[in-house]
Amino acid sequence: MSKDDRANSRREFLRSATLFTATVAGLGGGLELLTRRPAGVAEAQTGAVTRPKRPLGPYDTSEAVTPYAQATSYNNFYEFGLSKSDPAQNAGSLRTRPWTVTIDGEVRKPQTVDIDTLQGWFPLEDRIYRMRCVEGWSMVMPWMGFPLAALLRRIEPTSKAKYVKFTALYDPKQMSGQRSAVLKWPYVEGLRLDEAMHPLTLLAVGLDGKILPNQNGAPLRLVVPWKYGFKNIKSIVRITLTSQQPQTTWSLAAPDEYGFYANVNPQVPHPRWSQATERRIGELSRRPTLLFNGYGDQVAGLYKGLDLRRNF
Ligand SMILES: Nc1nc2c(c(=O)[nH]1)N[C@H]1C(S)=C(S)[C@@H](COP(=O)(O)O)O[C@H]1N2
Ligand SMILES: [Mo]
Repeated sequence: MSKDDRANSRREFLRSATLFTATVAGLGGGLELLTRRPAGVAEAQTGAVTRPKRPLGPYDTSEAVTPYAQATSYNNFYEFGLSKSDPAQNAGSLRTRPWTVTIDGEVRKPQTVDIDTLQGWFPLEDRIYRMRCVEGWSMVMPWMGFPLAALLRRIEPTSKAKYVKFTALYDPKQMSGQRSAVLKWPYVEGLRLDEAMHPLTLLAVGLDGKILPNQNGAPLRLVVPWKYGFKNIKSIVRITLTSQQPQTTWSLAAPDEYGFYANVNPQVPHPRWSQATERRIGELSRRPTLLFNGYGDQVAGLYKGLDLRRNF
């Protein structure tokens, strides 16, 4: 490396560190992020610096994290097209600031709040989770976000609240895929209130220490790691507490194939394929799929007495 090259790469480093600080300020992530993240950015952009490894937390898997390049280029986000490569190509048209989230229904404190205000309410946490798509592939994703339970406590569900309904953005001008009726738009999803309150259930705003890429569901996306990937609704604009079980996009589209619960279960095949195994993106051979995606110790108690075959 010549002296000029080194100078260039140092300037690059400073520039990226500055950009990064601006992003984190925008994230409202607080001091911990500000002090910890710049090395990671330098690593991504120059390959020169190794991000200090944090110790794994109680919710993290120790399995190898899926390379960032794959996690951000092999996506399901039908608002931007049906092919795995479409979202990375087309989601650039999504404007994620300004962005508001409306919280309503059976809550004591209904409100519409700016996304930066909303995420500033909570300390952001890192969570390395497995994600298993109903199609039979899986990844390991290093999310950054806050527990949905923290938000729910803050907005105070009433005693009538039994479910949480999530609604994604509807805007065919920004979301080219919504110009065709492949699904009923907007994308909607739902959880039982106890599932929503579970400490594993996350609202993600970041991936791998960086702001969430549009194709992964910016600026706010649900993560429920023991359920099939389609429960993880992207680009949320509304969170509604309800007394009745809400409709969900995929069970509206094909009720015999996709249920409300969608708990990962190797013993309950999809009508058109087995769910016994999965392909971890980046690996060659298939691996066995685990009940509740391996989170059974934490979540099986939620489903005591429930017939998982009928409530698929
Ligand atoms: N709004 C919206 N959210 C969505 C989808 C979608 O098409 N639209 N696809 C789901 C499916 S099927 C999966 S597997 C995951 C994929 O998330 P990833 O692209 O971040 O890996 O997003 C889910 N969330
Ligand atoms: Mo999926």
